[in-house]
Amino acid sequence: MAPPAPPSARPTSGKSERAEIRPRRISPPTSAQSRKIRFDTWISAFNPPPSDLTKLGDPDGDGRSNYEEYALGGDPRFHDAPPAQTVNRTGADIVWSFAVRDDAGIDYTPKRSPDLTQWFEFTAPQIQSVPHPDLADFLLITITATAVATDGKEFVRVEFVIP
Ligand SMILES: [Ca+2]
Repeated sequence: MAPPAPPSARPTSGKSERAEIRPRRISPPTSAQSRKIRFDTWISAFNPPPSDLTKLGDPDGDGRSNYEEYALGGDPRFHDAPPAQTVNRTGADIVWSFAVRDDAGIDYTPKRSPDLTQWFEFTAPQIQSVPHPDLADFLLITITATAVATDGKEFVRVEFVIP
């Protein structure tokens, strides 16, 4: 399974926001006060620096690009795990929570799959976005949608458009 979302929390408004996804891609909502750490600033702040500073680079060989580590949380110099995420089934719903950096420039699409072959966008999901309780500069995204799996298997992942 492709690592689903993975990705220090800086409170923004403190209110949760709910919205239905209609556009093909979504970006996490941010407040005007939120601090934006753009990729170039983030990657250049490591000391010692990673051996590859490009967005598609994977100098630690963990299978996650530098940009994925920026967006979902990680250290591009070490084979570390992304922030914890949860996927649960609650009644007829699947409830998936993951961290994404609080940066309106990140363009991502959460997807689901019954078989790791075909990937689909969530149908009429409810999305809650709040400041992450443990990670500064990250949002905790919770997607609630009707489960489609009939055999108990369902997979989730986040796809990025790397700018
Ligand atoms: Ca990596």
